[in-house]
Amino acid sequence: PGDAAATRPLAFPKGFLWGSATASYQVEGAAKEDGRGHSIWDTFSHTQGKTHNGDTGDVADDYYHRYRDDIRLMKDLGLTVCRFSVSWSRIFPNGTGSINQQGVDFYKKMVDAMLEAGIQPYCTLYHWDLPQALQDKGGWENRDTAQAFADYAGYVASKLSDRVKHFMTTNEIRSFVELGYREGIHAPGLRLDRAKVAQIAHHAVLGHGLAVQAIRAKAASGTRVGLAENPTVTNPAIETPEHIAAAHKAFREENAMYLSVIMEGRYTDLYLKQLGADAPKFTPEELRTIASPLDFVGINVYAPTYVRADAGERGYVMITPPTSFPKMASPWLTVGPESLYWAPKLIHDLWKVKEMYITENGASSDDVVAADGHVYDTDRVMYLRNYLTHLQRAISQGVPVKGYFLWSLLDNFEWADGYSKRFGIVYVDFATQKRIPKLSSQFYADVIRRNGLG
Ligand code: GBH
Repeated sequence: PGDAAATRPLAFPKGFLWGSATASYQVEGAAKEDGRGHSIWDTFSHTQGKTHNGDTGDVADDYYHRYRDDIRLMKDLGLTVCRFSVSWSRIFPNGTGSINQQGVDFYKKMVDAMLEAGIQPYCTLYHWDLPQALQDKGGWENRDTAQAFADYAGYVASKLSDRVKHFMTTNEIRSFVELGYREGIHAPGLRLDRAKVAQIAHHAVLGHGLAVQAIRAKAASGTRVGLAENPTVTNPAIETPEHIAAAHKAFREENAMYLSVIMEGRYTDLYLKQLGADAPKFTPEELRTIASPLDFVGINVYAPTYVRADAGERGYVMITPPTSFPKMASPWLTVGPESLYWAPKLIHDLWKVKEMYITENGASSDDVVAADGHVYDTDRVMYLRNYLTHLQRAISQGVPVKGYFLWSLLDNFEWADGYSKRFGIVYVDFATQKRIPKLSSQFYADVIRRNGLG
């Protein structure tokens, strides 16, 4: 312990924060209770043919009623932080206007239960469940949604910042813009053209920036504000200087309309050139808002991409992985452990960010309950051990990652995949709501106890 720990090869720094992450619609259930308004995910999941097996988040993990037990599970694991999201339509059932006090009370009680368990809450304000009333007016296609989001974010911060010190505006802007408005596989299920999608992406980053300002205006002093983004992680094909240089260029360009504009307050020349007449309309004032200074940057890291150096204008090309590339139980989830080295390192190199978190990392596995009643998810353990090894590598080189939030504590509603994909380190029998900690829970508890892997 003590000094010896600092010299252990795979040790994490003293005070490193270990947590888990969830999102309101994926775990809460209680979709019609206590005055909650409809969100686009209620509409989408109840529309035939949109989710696997027609699954919905009506009940999910019933976390709305079981949060005390689930927080006890977190405490037993040794978690010191927990990331959760607020359901906008529990607070403002119509998106704007009248407030639902019961929604505010739920989050106060839930956060108090975390604090009593010695767990610091990290609050995400938007994890994709837009109030349906706002979608009826165009959703993120309508610039007014950006302001409505800021008003809601500021209100929640004013009510919770006596007990919550860290707020994240949005979760994965790329995902809700592109899956929801371009590919149509997430709510609201639209397939719009690239000019419209570029404008929607602009409204979404603007909403983030306006929310940062609103939180700072309304929250208690000392409140820290960031976001949770899922940048395209551009690992160098191999770790040689030319490919590493290509990885830096690729990271900035591939994330031009999300993290890059948020960090730099400008769209890259290549991004605007590529879109030509389809580029978003924006003002210099909006760009300044989008780049409002942050206290921390959170990143969700899952699948890798690989890039190599190239002599063309961009200086890099993306490599299509061979079909034999190893995957977890979701077809998109290729395994690239070095992503947890490169993602924070590239961000630190490019933008000198001083405080970072891994706001999500985890994996789906084809979990089964064995005859002895246990779940032996050796593939998830393998995945976590390898990703964490690379996170330790980054931190040991001075990349300032302060905490790690595993996605997820519980199996939950995996969006379009319904309950068919399991990401928990605790198994949930959805028929009975019984929780069974998996082998990966024991692994994670052990990592936390030792504060490292070695
Ligand atoms: C995160 O997204 C989310 O924040 C979280 O809510 C989610 O449960 C978790 O990951 C696990 O998926 O269907 O082939 O078109 C991670 C990034 C981007 C992964 C979109 C799934 C859809 C691929 N996601 N992607 S596909």
